[in-house]
Amino acid sequence: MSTPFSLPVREQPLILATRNPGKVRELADALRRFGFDVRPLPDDFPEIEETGTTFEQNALLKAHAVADTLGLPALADDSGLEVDALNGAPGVYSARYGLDIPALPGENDDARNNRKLLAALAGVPHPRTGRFRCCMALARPGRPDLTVHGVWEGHIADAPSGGNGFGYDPLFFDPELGRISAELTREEKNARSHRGKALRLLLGALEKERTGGGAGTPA
Ligand code: ITT
Repeated sequence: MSTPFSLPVREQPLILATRNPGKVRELADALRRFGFDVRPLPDDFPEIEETGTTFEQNALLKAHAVADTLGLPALADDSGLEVDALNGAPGVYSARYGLDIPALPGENDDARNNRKLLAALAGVPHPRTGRFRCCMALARPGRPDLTVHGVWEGHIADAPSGGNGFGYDPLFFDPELGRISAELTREEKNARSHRGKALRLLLGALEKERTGGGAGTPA
C-alpha cells in the first residue's frame, strides 16, 4: 500500500509545527483519529521567523523549517483574521497586531489584540464583516508538499464574549449560527471554522493519496 509517509498509517509520525496551544487543541485529536502519531514541536526548536506576506507562504515556511531540520513530516497552520473595514488587517499579522500598544496589568497577548481591534473599529457601523483564513501546509521529506485553505465568514462584535477558543474568538460572530466563536464547543467550532475546513481538506487529500486516487493538491 502506498502511504503518504511510506509507513503503515498508525506509525506515521507528524510534528505539529506550531507554538500556539489553541491550534494544537483544535488539530491534534482529529489527526490522531486519522492515525497519525502526533508529536509537538520540540521545546528547544528555534523561533521561526514569519517573513511571508501570505498565509500560504508562512505556512510553507514553518512546515519546511521543521520538516527539513528534523527529517520528519511537519504540519504548519498559518491563519488570521481579515476585517473589511480595516482593509484586511490584521491579516497575516494577526498574532502580533496589538503588541505595539502597552499591555494592561495582567493582560495577555490575545486580550491585547482584541482591545486594539475594538479600538480600531470604534464608530464603524454593523455589520463589521470579516473572515478567518487558514492555510495548512504539510511538508514531508521526499514527498510533494500539500497545502489547503479554509475560510470562515463572520462579523466583529462590540465586546468580547465566551470563554472557549483562543485569539479573536471572543469577538468573532458567526451570523448563520447566531453565536460568538468563543461560545462554541471545540466540536462546534471545528464544524464551522477555517481550521476545521482546511483540516478536512487535508485529510481528504491524504486519503486520496493513500487509496491511489492521485497526489492530492500539491503546492
Ligand atoms: P504559530 O505560528 O506558532 O503556529 P501563531 O499564533 O503565531 O502560532 P499565526 O502566525 O498563524 O500563529 O497567527 C495566528 C493568529 O491569528 C492567532 O494568534 C490568532 O490571533 C488568530 N487566529 C487564527 N486562528 C484563530 C482562531 O481559530 N480563533 C481565533 N483567533 C485565531
